[in-house]
Amino acid sequence: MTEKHFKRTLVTAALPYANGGVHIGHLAGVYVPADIYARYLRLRGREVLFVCGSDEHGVPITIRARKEGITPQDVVDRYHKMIKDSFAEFGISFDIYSRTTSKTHAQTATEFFRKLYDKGEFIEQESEQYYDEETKTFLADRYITGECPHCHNEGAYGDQCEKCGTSLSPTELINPKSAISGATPVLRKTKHWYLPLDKHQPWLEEWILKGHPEWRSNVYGQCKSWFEMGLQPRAVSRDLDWGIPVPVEGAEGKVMYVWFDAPIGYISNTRELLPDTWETWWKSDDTRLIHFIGKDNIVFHCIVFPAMLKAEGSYILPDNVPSNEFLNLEDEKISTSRNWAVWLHEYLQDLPGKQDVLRYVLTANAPETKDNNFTWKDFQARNNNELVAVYGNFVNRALVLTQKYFDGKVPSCGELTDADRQTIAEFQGVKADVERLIEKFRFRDALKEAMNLARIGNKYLADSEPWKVWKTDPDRVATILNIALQLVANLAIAFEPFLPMSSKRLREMICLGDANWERLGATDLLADGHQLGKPELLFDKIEDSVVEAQINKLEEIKKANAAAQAKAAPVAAPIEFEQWEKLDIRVGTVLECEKVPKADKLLRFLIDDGLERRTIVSGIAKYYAPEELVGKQVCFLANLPARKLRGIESQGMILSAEDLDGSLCVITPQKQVKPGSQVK
Ligand code: B3M
Ligand code: ZN
Repeated sequence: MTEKHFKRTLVTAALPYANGGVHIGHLAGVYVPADIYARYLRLRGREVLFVCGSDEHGVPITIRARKEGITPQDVVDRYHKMIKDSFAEFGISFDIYSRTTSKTHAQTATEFFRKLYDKGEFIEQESEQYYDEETKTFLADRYITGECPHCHNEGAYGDQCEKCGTSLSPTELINPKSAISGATPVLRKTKHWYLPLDKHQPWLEEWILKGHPEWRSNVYGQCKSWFEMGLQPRAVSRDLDWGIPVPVEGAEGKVMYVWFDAPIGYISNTRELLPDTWETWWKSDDTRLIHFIGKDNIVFHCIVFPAMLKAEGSYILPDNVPSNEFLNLEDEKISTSRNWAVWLHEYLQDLPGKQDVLRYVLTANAPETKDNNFTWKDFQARNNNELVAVYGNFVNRALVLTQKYFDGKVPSCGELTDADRQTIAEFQGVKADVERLIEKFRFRDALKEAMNLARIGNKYLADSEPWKVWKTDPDRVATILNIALQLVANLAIAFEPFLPMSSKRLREMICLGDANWERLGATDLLADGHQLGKPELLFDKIEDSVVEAQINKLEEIKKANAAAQAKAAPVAAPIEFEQWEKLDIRVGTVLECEKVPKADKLLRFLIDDGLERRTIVSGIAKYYAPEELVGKQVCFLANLPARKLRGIESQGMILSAEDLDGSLCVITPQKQVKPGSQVK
């Protein structure tokens, strides 16, 4: 169907799991592009609905709840709010952001499941699954841990070994254990409902491979390889107590698989927003359905959900599924479990008011065709060299010059030179370019075109030099500034889908009124004599210290991860008991402690050892301020032969524990003892 046949567009963005916050990878991959698209369609006056919400079911949420000793509902309440707030702060303009624990969703998903069941679209199958006899529950794959048969990591999960990345099935684990009770699980028969994707394969193949060659090559290619492997029936139910109950006799204790109910969430949320007209958005051929997702969700949106919709029978299928690749952070894969991410709620605290900067950087560097990398240095460079030096600078120069020469009133345009005409022709072309690119989901190129307007403007001012012409030809300056100001107004409109907050500020600054997208490219957006507001800087330079603080924060995370990963050293070879008896370890009280000059690792201690005072030099200066240790008790090896360190005779050795991250701390007795007490 060509675009003309569509009356309205339904834009969905993947429902984030309410199991944590959202980070820059989510924003770059899904929510910013979806928002640009939805805003663009609205600006063009099209009928559009932008739907999203939290995905609140699934095993990981129950695991988190168990760990924290709270209910799954508590978990999703906390993160739903946090996610919703972050999206609002970044201007993601959903028409509704609801949740899969809503009543409407339970009702919609239940009806949907029941209809497929009644139509005989499922197959029922018994299988053997691990069961925990202590807690009397079937165990989801994630709830079983054991040894990976490939790399022998002992903490592998029943669905995947996170160390070597292999997907597993629970019965492959060596020595499986229930993550709930620690018991060894037993295999038990259980019944589940399956969607026979194999049966759907022929039409799915036809529909995607023949019908949608225009889909992004990563999406198309992934679907193709699924087809080549051959689709298999997929279970749509689980033995779990968190989720939407399977509405079928004999299904007690079973809920819908989270990937069955979650995409129905798009429908439920539309229905919640428009209880009377939601079906127009889902069941008429003149609605165009677009799913924005990340690449790990491709199979669910291109194959599983369409099969569900087709099986139900009354729904439309997606027209496109623009999926992005992944965004890495400082050259490493973003990882929630390793906290390797820039979280939106933290960004908002650390860089308040800079939402559009992040939107800009993530779009300019969007992982549209391949994985891309976010670095703080690039973030700073794009802000300082593009937003500040190109966009902000042009706007500021045009406004300040107008202020200076014409009291902030738009001067009238006189006769045009060739250079003027050329500039006007260039910026008039931008509208069509931005539109063409956005409609092809090429947001990063579209943004470049918008930025190009500012480049045109800067070049125009630099070439026409109004500040020099003013003395000899003020009328010429009026023309130059008129054109420059029209360009400024065009910028406010062109950036609206991408940087909505800056556009709003710029509109206010030039009192633009309601000139809309259709006027993009016009040279009469600001009338002669129109009074502009006070010029303000649209963007601020980001200093080195700001990005250095962010880089340090990531380095701390790296260190913490390394420490968490570190394992205790293996136990050393056995010694004779007599060797142990020969060690004379004692407790002493620190009388003095100071840095050894010119040795950054060493501290010199003066210790009361119960008999006399002794000097010991110890290499722990990095971990203590000397005064912290004065008055403390420490343990030391008393019968070590004295040796000279940096010219100081050290009479013994202070005992420290070396943490797995390599840091040291002194060993002190748990309560005060007499100096000279022996450690046995
Ligand atoms: N919550 C997975 C994800 O966040 C999932 C998306 C559901 S969309 C229906 O990657
Ligand atoms: Zn492994």
